[in-house]
Amino acid sequence: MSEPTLAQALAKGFQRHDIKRIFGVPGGGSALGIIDATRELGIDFILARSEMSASVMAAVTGEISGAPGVVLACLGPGASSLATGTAYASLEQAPMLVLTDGPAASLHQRYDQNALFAPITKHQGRLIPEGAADTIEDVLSLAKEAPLGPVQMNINAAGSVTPVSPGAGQVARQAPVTATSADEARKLMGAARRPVLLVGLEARYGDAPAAALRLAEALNCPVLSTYKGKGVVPDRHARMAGMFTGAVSEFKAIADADLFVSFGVDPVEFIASPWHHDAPIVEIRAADAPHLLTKTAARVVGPLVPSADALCRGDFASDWTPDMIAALRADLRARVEVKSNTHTAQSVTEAIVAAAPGRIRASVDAGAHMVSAMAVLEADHPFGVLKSNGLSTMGYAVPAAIASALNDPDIPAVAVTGDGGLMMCMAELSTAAAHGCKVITVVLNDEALSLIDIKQQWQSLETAGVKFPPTDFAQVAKAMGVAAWRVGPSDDLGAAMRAAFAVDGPALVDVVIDASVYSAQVAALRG
Ligand SMILES: Cc1ncc(C[n+]2csc(CCOP(=O)(O)OP(=O)(O)O)c2C)c(N)n1
Ligand SMILES: [Mg+2]
Repeated sequence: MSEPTLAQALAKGFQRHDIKRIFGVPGGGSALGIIDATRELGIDFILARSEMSASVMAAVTGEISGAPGVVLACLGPGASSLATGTAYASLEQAPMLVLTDGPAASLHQRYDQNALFAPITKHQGRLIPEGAADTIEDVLSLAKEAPLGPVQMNINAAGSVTPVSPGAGQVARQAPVTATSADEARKLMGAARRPVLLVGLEARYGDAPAAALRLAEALNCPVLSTYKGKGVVPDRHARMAGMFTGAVSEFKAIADADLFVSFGVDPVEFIASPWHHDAPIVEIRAADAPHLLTKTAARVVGPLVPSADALCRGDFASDWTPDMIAALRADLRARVEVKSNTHTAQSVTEAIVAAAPGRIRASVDAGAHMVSAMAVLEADHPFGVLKSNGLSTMGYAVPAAIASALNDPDIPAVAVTGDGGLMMCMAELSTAAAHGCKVITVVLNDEALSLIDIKQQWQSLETAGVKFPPTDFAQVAKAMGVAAWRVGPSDDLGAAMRAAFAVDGPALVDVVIDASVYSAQVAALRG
């Protein structure tokens, strides 16, 4: 039997790692052979409308499926357009394999692609037929090791159709770090009367969510979650008090805390703001990533579940009562509450929750709307609400929702996005239509980059560079084969939302909203 080609060996590697579909935009080079080889094994190729969206779809697929998300692009412009989803996967710990055509045989479209990806991937290299069996296995498993993240490999057309041959793999591995000051951590936990457990993105995987809850029970304390940690402890759980982004107002709500135990939280998850609290921090991390948290009093680095279980064996006696936790939850929620006579990001997300026929998975974009959306939307499991937080990229919610609908077709995916964010990825409505994805895009139409608009106002600057002309997104969606509704200020929001959920395929609801509430809301939150 002859040896498989490099493309066939890659496809086999995908199959071994339970990769069900790959994403991208093919150039004429290696992608064609890879698409063909994967198709033969029943692995779908999803053609996105831009590489930026394809890279987000792959990264999110990596997160929700646990198998590396794979994206393919041509050399040069295709490769450079993958930067956003790759940076997301790097900062927000998504397992991912980035396959770019190349290196180029001439100067045309040529630059050092490995160098471009160096700051945003765990490893960069070139897939060649020699030693391919080992290299393919190495890169796929490296993506899944803590800290999870992307690996980038160039692969050229000639190499992709050449039979693989023996040779050593190319990926050098580093021994995982385990650093532990568990005794010190237990001592701090034993002395605390008002501890607070913060859960973050590393705690989303495997058995870590159950371990997070065991820690909260052992400490008898409330849980606060970063945006990415939403659902690690279900939002409806009695210990779950709300979202924590590092904003001043959240620190005020927990001014009495005398210890933070951070479980799987990465510092990228906090907004750029000083740490407004004096209580010591016990930091439990899966990976020895930089720790920018100030006043980290004890660090326990290594696999999260054994770390949590070792720390749970202590004698803790906090003063928290269920009523105090419920009061904290109400306080945190009240701090982001808005009121208006017309539709707002808050009332729109409430309408989504009310109209949902059952379990949904929401994705939320970056912008002023995210504060209300993340407070209102609930998750009962990790990845129940998808969000770019460490990178906080716009143009995320729609491709993330498409990735979700392809991976879990029985769960309606709802993309909550600003108009600015939608404009960055609007063409993906066509991708959703092509695959009949159950994706409901809800666009908060305020004809502005509102989060930037309010910052411009706070600086008393002339309004410039932050407004859009009126856009009827429902018309655009319909032109791409997506059922759509436009909801004006006095139109029935609930009816439109219910109609969108009833569609067997993609739908869009374009809601004209009141953006005047954002300035006070964001000022109160972030101080
Ligand atoms: C790709 C990208 N470009 C720019 C930014 C900076 N940014 C953050 S929020 C925002 C405005 C978002 O506008 P829109 O999507 O309409 O949401 P809104 O703030 O109006 O709710 C911008 C420009 C970003 N986060 N990501
Ligand atoms: Mg907007």
